[in-house]
Amino acid sequence: MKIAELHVHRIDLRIRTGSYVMSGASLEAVDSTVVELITDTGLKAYGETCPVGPTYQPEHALGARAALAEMAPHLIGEDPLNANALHRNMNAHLNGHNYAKAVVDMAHWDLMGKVHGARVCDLLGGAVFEEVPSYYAISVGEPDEVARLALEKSRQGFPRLQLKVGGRTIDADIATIRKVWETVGRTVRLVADANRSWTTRDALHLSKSCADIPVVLEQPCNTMTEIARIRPQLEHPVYLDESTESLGDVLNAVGSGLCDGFGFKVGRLGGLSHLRTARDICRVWSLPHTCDDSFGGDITAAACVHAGATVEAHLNEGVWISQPYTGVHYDPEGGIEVSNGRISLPRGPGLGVTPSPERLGPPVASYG
Ligand code: 0XW
Ligand code: MG
Repeated sequence: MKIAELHVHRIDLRIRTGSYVMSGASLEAVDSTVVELITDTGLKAYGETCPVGPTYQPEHALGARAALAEMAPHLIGEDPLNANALHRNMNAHLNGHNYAKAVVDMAHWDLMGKVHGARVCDLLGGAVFEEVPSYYAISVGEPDEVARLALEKSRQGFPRLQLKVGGRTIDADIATIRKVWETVGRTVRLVADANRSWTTRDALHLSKSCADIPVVLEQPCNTMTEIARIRPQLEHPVYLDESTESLGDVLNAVGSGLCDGFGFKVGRLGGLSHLRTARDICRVWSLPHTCDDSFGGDITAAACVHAGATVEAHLNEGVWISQPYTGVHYDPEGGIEVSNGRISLPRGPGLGVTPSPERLGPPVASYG
């Protein structure tokens, strides 16, 4: 089997729940890239990458399509069922840009499932969950409003809430965390995600001020070095997110005992092949983690849900998907949704989603 065509689509995902606010970014829409891979036998498979704006990570929408333009001509004629060959080919023609390579890797797994009549989760080792736990991320906001939303989402069944913090005074973050804890603290697990924005001074101050509150600090400071410096003084578990830009970073963090868990992004790691490895590393030393991406539609959601379904229960911190924020489906029949805080695994082989041509629109670039 060979790759015969690659079609690149650009999809504008508008955020219907108002602005999505993290420290360092406030977004009303995001720009997604979907690739349709067509084989010489006529089979179709899909991959997606959708940076959450250009500042969350060293990745952005135009860069994804530029990276794909660099790699795609060399992928025509490649065996789409051979992941090692695909990654060798991509690495031979472009250094880095995992988030663009993840698109091709995702399509590989979608195609593997379609060829072998298996769901991606079954190819990744087998499903632990058929209903995968999710979590909801609440934008940076005033304490009372964030607490109101936290109560609403806990009543909707989300077992875990991520509070976006940072980009303001640390006292505002402390007040928000405390208000949410008082409102829902004993019914959901709480994470405060500073998205790299706190100084070590502020992270220490918040951790001491909230020592009575069981909350995970996600990516509190910008670098692993800063986090390593204060970690022995923190009162709370630390999860890394943005700092883990490769499997090497994951190994380094795990080996040096730098964190208690992770927020993984399938795009940042370079695809499901690498997210599977990160999952297995975490299993060795019992490190809980999520299986997410930064944003995206049904294709990204399906990839994260299939990966998240294979994570052991005691390590499963859930799967975040953007559908509750965008309300958009590429697949009019089998779109991925959160219900009662959980996401049902898509039915059907591969990723289990079939984007409609109307939803994808005409390609912005085609190769082959
Ligand atoms: C909540 N997420 C998984 C989605 C947003 O893109 C950011 C990310 C995070 O945890 O930082
Ligand atoms: Mg995060």
